[in-house]
Amino acid sequence: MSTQIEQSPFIQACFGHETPYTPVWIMRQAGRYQKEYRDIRAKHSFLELCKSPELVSDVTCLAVNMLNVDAAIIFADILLILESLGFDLDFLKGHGPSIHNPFRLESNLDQIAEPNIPESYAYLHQAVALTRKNLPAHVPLIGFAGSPFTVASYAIEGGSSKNFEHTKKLMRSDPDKMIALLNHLTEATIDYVKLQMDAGANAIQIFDSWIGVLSAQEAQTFAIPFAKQIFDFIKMYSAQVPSIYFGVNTAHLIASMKGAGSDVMGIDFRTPLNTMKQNLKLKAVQGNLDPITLLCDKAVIEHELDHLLSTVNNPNQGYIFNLGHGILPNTPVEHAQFLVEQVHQKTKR
Ligand code: 1CP
Repeated sequence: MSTQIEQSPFIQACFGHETPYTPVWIMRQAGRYQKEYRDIRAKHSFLELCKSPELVSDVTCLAVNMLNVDAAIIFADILLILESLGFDLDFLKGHGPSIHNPFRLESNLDQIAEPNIPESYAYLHQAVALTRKNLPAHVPLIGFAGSPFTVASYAIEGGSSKNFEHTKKLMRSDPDKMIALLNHLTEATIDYVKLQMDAGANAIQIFDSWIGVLSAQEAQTFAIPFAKQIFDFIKMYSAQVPSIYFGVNTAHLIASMKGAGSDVMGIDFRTPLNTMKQNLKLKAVQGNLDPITLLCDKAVIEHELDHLLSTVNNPNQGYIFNLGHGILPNTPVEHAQFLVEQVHQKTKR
């Protein structure tokens, strides 16, 4: 990793160090709220886009240039990993993801294919390497994956879910089968993260978006130990690449999630960021403005931002500003630009 990247505010903040201002990036910073993205999507399906290294590099860099954020995140999806395990993944217009052969209580573990990650994700390796080359030399590139639990929930439900009924049914009726599925996903995810680190990713975020639907005890059994294996691998493979663990609705889980061993804890917008940082002695936190705020007037955005920053003990140490979940498709671009500019201005020393 270059010295410029190592010294960047984002990487420094990830490791809990002091920064000249609070670094900021926005979850889902490349996406439908941008006209340029919609124009590309009018010509290419979502999976086509993910599998074209040139287009991935274009949309990833576009978000950085448009918003002046302090980190890029490679354009991809947490569900791509399912293809290598033999799941038939599709993104249907207006309906989100769809897995045509979901893994259910009655399914046989033989249904899960033996993945060959370097072969299946050559396009991602190329995309990360090309994006690293095309980004400004001082801007870190975040690679990412879904956590085994969150990705398993899609494999089991067959798509997005509100109540996670098939997932919880499998977990409770045949925990051994659930754990076998999670083990397959963990092994594949470690190789998938390794591939991104080899290609030049400077940090890794693990999205455990739906861990919050579990009780603390269930999370200890079905989510956190699997995420921990991934963080252990990242730490062992490179001391220079920081890791981030993010989930939604996690107030009851953060103490246990800390045990997974990421460098940074990503905190959703319902949970008081600074209380968590201080009470749990977290080295670095990321978050957590409610994405809805960006639909409001600039005066409201500024007011909410001031409030959030006033609760953060020291925004110039171990703090990465972000939304508390992904940016919404109907967000005005100039509101996102205003937010980034204001975070920089208000935290500059
Ligand atoms: O063009 C389109 O309509 C596709 C919309 C879209 C986009 C822009 C999807 C489908 N995925 C993505 C890209 C994406 N997904 C990124 C890279 C973009 C960036 O951050 O700049 C990332 C990091 C993700 C991660 C992701 N995918 C998560 C975790 C983050 C979160 O929001 O909690 C999840 C849960 C997914 C699954 C997914 N992918 C897409 C959809 C519609 C969904 C379902 C979300 C749901 O179940 O509510």
